[in-house]
Amino acid sequence: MMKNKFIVIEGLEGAGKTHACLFVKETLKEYNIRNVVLVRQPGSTPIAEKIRKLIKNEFQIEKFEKETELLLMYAARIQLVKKIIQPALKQGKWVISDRHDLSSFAYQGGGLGIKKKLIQQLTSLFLGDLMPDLTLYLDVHPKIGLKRALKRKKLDRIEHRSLKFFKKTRISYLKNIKSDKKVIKIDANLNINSVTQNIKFQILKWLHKKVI
Ligand code: T5A
Repeated sequence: MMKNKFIVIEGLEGAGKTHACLFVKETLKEYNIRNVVLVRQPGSTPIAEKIRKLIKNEFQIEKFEKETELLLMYAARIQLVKKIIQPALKQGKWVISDRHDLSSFAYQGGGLGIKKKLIQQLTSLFLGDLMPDLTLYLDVHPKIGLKRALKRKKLDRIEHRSLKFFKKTRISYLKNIKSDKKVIKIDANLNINSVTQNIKFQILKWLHKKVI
């Protein structure tokens, strides 16, 4: 039997991550993998959800420092990792996470300009050897992604940032995944059926490799 895995879905707003997480869960079912925990970052524990609200809301009287934003992302992540992800993995469950630390490298690193080395230090200090077994990076042009996100909901504090910010964030994603063999890039600019079919193809190929 295949050992349980930690799968992460990454990408800009409107890339289709929420949809992809549910679809990956369904695809795993076809392999008779039913013991799956689905989480989102920041969030998924009571404290992490409070931090999520704090991060997403605009404050009229005070601006977030970029380091504050980064540390809040890690605070939420630590709660989630310790309270849900690590226990689930220990119990043999599979975990699918809508975003993980690659988001911090892309948004706070690439987008806001915080040094990569500092984020790497936070990751090794607080996440230790927890690493995704597979990351699906849904690559979408910021204009397309933001248009989709806007159709669905009111934009939050981060989503209100400039197109330049999201372009830098995307470049950072692409740089960071370049030589990572555990990341699969999916073209998320295509229509939802094509994206879904590609996700299915990639997941089945990956699962097949793990079995043989
Ligand atoms: N953040 C997070 C950081 O800055 N640093 C960090 O370390 C972390 C963890 C989270 C915010 O926090 C930031 C990033 C974010 O700004 P959020 O609301 O969770 O906030 O933001 P997102 O995760 O980006 O959520 P979105 O809902 O905006 O994006 P999704 O989940 O990628 O998109 P989804 O699936 O909800 O789809 C959006 C809409 O587009 C349609 C869907 O049907 C839906 O209506 N859609 C498509 N339409 C056409 N073609 C396709 N291929 C489509 N795919 C989806």
